[in-house]
Amino acid sequence: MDNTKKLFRGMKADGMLTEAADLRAYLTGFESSFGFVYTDAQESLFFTDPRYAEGAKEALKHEFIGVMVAKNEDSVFDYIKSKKVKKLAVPLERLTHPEYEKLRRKFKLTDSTPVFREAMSVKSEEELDKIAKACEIAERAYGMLLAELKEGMTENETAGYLEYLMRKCGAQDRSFETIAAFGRNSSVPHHAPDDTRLKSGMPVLLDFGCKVGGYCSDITRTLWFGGKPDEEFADVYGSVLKAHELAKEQIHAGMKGKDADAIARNYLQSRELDKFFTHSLGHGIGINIHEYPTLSPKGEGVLKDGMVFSIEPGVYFEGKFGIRIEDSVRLENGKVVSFMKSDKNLLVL
Ligand SMILES: [Mn+2]
Repeated sequence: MDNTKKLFRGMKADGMLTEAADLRAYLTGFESSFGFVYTDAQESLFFTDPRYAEGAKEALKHEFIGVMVAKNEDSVFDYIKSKKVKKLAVPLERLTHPEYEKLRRKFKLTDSTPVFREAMSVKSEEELDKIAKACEIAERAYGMLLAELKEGMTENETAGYLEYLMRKCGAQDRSFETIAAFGRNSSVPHHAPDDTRLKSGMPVLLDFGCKVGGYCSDITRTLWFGGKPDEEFADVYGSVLKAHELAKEQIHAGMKGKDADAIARNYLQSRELDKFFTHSLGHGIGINIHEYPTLSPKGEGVLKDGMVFSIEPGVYFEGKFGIRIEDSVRLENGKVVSFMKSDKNLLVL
């Protein structure tokens, strides 16, 4: 994957320097914990320290990019200075303060963040394939977990087991800390799994995802464990699912994120549930689990074909239960296409 030239063209600068790991991975397709990618009109270079040089040379040997060993960041900055670069594009919000201070003394800085954000939001076929695989694995692991979910299991054990199953199915990692919430804990949207044990007659909320080739999936399912579901729970579940499906049907390319959010929010309002929908409808998904665009009442960004984002309406009754139903989706030919295939009707185990 070579996005260096494409990104550099958008920068209006003499050179572009990128250290943040996610942005570096986007430029080169090479995931690494340390390094700098430098691009100008003549060349692209991957600077790394001696510890990583061998791995970088191996990974990038047939690529567009040269690998150089740098002692420290100063030697990288000096190299760029030696090329007579005046205006340098850097992701300003991602620099440490000392880096910023050093760089601004040597170069006129321009912010590369907006160009990265826009470019990264529209996925290539290669990126879509990785996300599709990450979604497929997450769903497969979920199916395997359902067969094993038993009374007495703790939330933490369930979260760990789900992560194990995703890796067993081929994921390189989870894409964020798995949420497993039983009973009233489901009413906390970002509950941290604890030693609460699963009992009959409890809702179960699972929010999870995994990484494949550096790209994330994100999915939430809420189900009822043991016995007949509480009537209020089943009723609210139906409303959240309807909000989810309306959003899927009506979101289209050319719409702003806030208008997408309003589809679900307005429906929940008609059911007098909007005040319990305490977060946004969705967020972009890619190398990062949360990225541009934002589907929230403040989302001004316009949705485009090739964008990947979550649709995740949720309703939370404090101290009682919470319900969230989330798919990772893409926009294709102007319409929403879900990566997920599992049935979302209320599951009673
Ligand atoms: Mn999400």
